[in-house]
Amino acid sequence: MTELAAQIGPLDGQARGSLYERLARGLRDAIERGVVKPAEALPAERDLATDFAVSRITVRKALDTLVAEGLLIRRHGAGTFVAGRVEKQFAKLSSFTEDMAARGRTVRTEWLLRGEGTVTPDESLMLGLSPGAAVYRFRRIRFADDLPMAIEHSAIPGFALAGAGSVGESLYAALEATDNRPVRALQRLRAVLFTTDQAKLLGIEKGAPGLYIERRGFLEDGRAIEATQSWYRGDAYDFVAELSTR
Ligand code: 16G
Repeated sequence: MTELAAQIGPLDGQARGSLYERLARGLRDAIERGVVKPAEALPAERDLATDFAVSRITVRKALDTLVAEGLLIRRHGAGTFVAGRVEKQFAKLSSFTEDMAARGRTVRTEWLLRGEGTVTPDESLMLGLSPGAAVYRFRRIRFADDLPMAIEHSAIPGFALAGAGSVGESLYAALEATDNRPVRALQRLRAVLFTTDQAKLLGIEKGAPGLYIERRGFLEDGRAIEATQSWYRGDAYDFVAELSTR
């Protein structure tokens, strides 16, 4: 039996769902727990079928589900691998911490700035605040498994947090604690080349390609709660959107 199957255990012990859903859930958990690491190969389909006493079709369906979620990648002739590049669902309002945890990556933050002040004209426009209003400002380098992934600058209205120090590893966790997590967001994205300073922070070459993303997050009542500028390294992130004609 493969190490992976031993870690997941028998499928009949997990009550809910069809066989392929249970297998997908077991594999998803194993990836999240880091039993198999990014870029590592999964055992061959026929070995998984034997280990879990299910058909090849069931294994294939479970893997298809995780491929569609961006957790696994199929390479022709080589097998199935845990996604190394992060695929992010563009339509889902999730946090960096959640995105990384869902892929079994360990998150770390290097703080460049964690403070408070009075809104600048730009911030007051982005957040819909009156001149003189208080804001928190956060500047961070975000790491996944010690790989620097992004630089993020966030401005948050003063009413939303109980002090700059209340933000630990996750901004959204701190906003959730005060019931101010955004429920809707507008996002704008464009390609950029990293400046010398940014490249230094991310440990990459100056002029390397990146994705610049601006997010404005809103509360249920329509008030803006977040204005974040993110610079993601271009070689580490894929943004995936599902489109439909309806
Ligand atoms: C993501 C968001 C960013 C948000 C952050 C919160 C994008 C492009 N940006 O990086 O707007 O502030 O997550 O993450 O997805 P945190 O809760 O881990 O601090």
